[in-house]
Amino acid sequence: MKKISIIGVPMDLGQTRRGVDMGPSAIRYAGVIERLENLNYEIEDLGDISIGKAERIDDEGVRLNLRNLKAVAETNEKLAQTVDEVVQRGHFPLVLGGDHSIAIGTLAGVAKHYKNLGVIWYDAHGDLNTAETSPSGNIHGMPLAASLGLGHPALTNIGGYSPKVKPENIVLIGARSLDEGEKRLIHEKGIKVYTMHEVDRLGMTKVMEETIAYLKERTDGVHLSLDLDGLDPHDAPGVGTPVIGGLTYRESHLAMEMLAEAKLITSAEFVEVNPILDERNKTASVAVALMGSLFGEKLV
Ligand code: 4U7
Ligand code: MN
Ligand code: MN
Ligand code: MN
Repeated sequence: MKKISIIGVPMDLGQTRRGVDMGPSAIRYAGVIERLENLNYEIEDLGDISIGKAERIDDEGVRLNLRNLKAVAETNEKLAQTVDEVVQRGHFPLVLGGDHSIAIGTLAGVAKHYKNLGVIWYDAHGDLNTAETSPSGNIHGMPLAASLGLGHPALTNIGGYSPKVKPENIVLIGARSLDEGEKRLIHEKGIKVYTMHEVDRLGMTKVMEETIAYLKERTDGVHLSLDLDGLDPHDAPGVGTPVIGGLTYRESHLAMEMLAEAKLITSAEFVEVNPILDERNKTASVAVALMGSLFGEKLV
C-alpha cells in the first residue's frame, strides 16, 4: 500500500497532565510528512479531529471513575468514523496522539475491516483497566480493555459493535507497570506479554521474531499501537507517565525495522507525546524516526 492518511487527534482528556494535546503538532513539526514522502509514499494529511469539550464540573466522571467520559467517547466516535473511511479508501491510517484513550476510536475504525485483527501494544503499561480496577479514573489506562469489550458501554460500543479484538490476537511489548487488575486479566484471558523481563532475557530480535510468527499465523491484519512511554524516559522524556527501565531507542528502531521487513502492520498510531514535558521536541523526533523505520527506511 503506497498511500498513507495522517489523522491528528489532539486529545488530552483521557488523563490529567496538560500538553499531550499538542502531540500531533509536535510530530508534524518533527517532519513526519517529509520523512514518509521520501520513502515514496503518497501522504494525505487529514488534519486534526475536533475534540469534545470537558465538562467544567465532571460529576458523572467522578461518580463512574471515568474522567471526561462523555467527551472522550464523542471524540472516539468521530475518530472511528474517520479511520473507517480511510481504510475503506484503501489507505493506511496513521493516527497521531494525543493521549492513549484514542486507541479506542482507532481500533473501532479499523477492526470491522478484519476477521481477526492483531494488535501490538508497545507500552510500559497494559492499558487494561476498567472503571472497577483503575487506580486513577483516567481513560488512557483503559483503551485495550475497552477494545476487548470490557468496561463502560459508552467506551466498548464505539463504532456500534463490540469487541474489536480477541485476547489471543494481542501482544504486549515493553510492559513494566501493570496494576493488579490488569495482571489478573492478562492471566485470565491468556494475553501474550513480553515484559521488560522477557526483552532482557531474549533480546528484542527474538521478541519480534516470535511476535511476528505468532501474529502472522492467526491474524489477517495487525494494528500497531505505540505509546512513546514504552521507550525509556531517557530516549523519550516527553510523556505523561514515564517509567524507568524501558525499551531503548535502538531496540525500538530494530522492532520497527523487523515489522517493516515482515510487512505485517496494516494501521498504526503513535501516542502520548507531550511537548510540554519534552526536551527540544526529542520525543516527537523519536516518534518520527520510528515511523520512518516502520515504513521501510533503510540505512544504506
Ligand atoms: B498509558 C495507570 F495506575 N495504570 O490506569 C492508570 F499506573 O496510555 C497508568 O499507557 C495508565 O500512558 C497509563 O492510570 C496509560 C496507573
Ligand atoms: Mn485515494
Ligand atoms: Mn503507557
Ligand atoms: Mn498507553
